[in-house]
Formats: sequence, structure tokens, C-alpha cells
Amino acid sequence: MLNPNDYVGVSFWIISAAMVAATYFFTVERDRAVGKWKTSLTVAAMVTGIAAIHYFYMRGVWIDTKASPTVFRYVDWLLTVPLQIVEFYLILAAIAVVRAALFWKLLVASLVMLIFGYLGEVKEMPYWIAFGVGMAGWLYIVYEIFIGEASQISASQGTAASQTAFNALRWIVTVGWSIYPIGYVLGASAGPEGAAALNIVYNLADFVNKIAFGVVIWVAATSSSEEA
Ligand SMILES: *C/C=C(C)/C=C/C=C(C)/C=C/C1=C(C)CCCC1(C)C
Repeated sequence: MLNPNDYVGVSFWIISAAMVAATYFFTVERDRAVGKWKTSLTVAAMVTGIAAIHYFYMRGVWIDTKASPTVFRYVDWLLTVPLQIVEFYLILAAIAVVRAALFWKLLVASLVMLIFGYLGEVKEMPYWIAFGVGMAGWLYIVYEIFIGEASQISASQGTAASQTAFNALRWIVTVGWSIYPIGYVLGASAGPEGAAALNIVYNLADFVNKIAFGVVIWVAATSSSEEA
């Protein structure tokens, strides 16, 4: 049963429903987008769809045991984070010739971030060393999209809609993704308070980064259809 005082459990329910609704929305709205943008909306729907499935299970683990559903969480991220990297690449590739090496660099950095985060959370590695390595992976992605190759491509060759999408996605990866390490830090305190803080923060972060992320793409996708 869902206890009304269990605010973490309530957040698992709200986000499960929101992920399903978002998946439906992006799928249906795909019809309004032109050409290359259709694929971007498909990927956005895949991200929220994959998350919806995991939220159903994570919600059950939390409500039954009050423990962090760490394995489900990371299985979800292992699929959805690379898909978001694909999304970046699609936006850039739609407007310019982009080296595949850029995609692989971003992908590897995101995997380093997730693998070490997982090893720290399941205590296979010292918590803070794993955190440091994970942070390095994330900071590398931030560097690449603000200063490195990805940012130069967008600035020099983007259309108005793609530049808007790219800028918004940058802020999601910087500000939106920064919520996750906060959850990890709060999760360091042992016991039920640590687990509650970690899960409420991760749930909020997923809401922002999966649903708001898709909405940003939807805005760009539908505004460029109207121009065309
Ligand atoms: C849909 C899920 C997303 C966008 C998940 C993103 C996850 C992160 C940005 C995780 C970041 C972490 C670090 C930067 C340091 C190590 C701990 C992590 C894995 C929580």
C-alpha cells in the first residue's frame, strides 16, 4: 500500500504516470515534425518509455522495502543516458557533417560516469573515489559541449531551431544533470534518511531530464516544421 506520508513513494507514483503520458505525447506529436526531427522525437519517446518501465519496478521496490532500487535505477540510466547522447548527436548531425569520433567520446564519458556511480553505490568501490571518477566523466561531457568540438559545430553551422535545441540541451546536461551528483552525496548518509534523500532527488532529476528534455526537443521539432 502507498502510505500518504511516504513522500518518496508518492513521487515514484507521480513520475511513473508522467513518464507514460510523456511517451504517448512525444509519439503522437511526431506527426507534426518534419524529416530529421521525427527521429529526435522517437528517441525522446524511447527515453521516457524505458524510464516508465523501470519506474513501475522501482516504485515496487521502494514501497515494499524502503530500500534504494539501485540496480533498476542504473539499468535504466545505462539505456537512457546513451540515448540522450544519441539525441545530441542527431541534432548536430542534422545540420553538419559530424565526426563519429565525437559521438564515441561522449558515449564513453557517459559510461564512465555511470559505471563508477554504480560501483560506488553498491559499495564495490570506495564511495568517494567512485564519485570522483564519475564526476570526471560528467565534467568531460560538459567541456566537450561548451568548449570542444560539439559547441563549435553548433555555433558555426546550426540553424536557428537547431541552435536553440542545442543550447537548451547544454543547460540540461549542465544544470539538469548536476542534480544527480547531489543525490549521490545525500545518499552517503546511512539509514532511511539517506535513502529517502537520494531517491527523492534522483526522481526529481529524472522528471527534469527525461520529460523536460523531450519537451525542449518537441519545441524545436514543431517550430521548425512551421517554418518549413
Ligand atoms: C535519465 C537519466 C539520466 C539523464 C541520468 C543521469 C545521471 C547522471 C548525470 C549521473 C551522474 C553521477 C555523477 C556525475 C557522479 C557519480 C554519481 C552519478 C552516477 C550519480
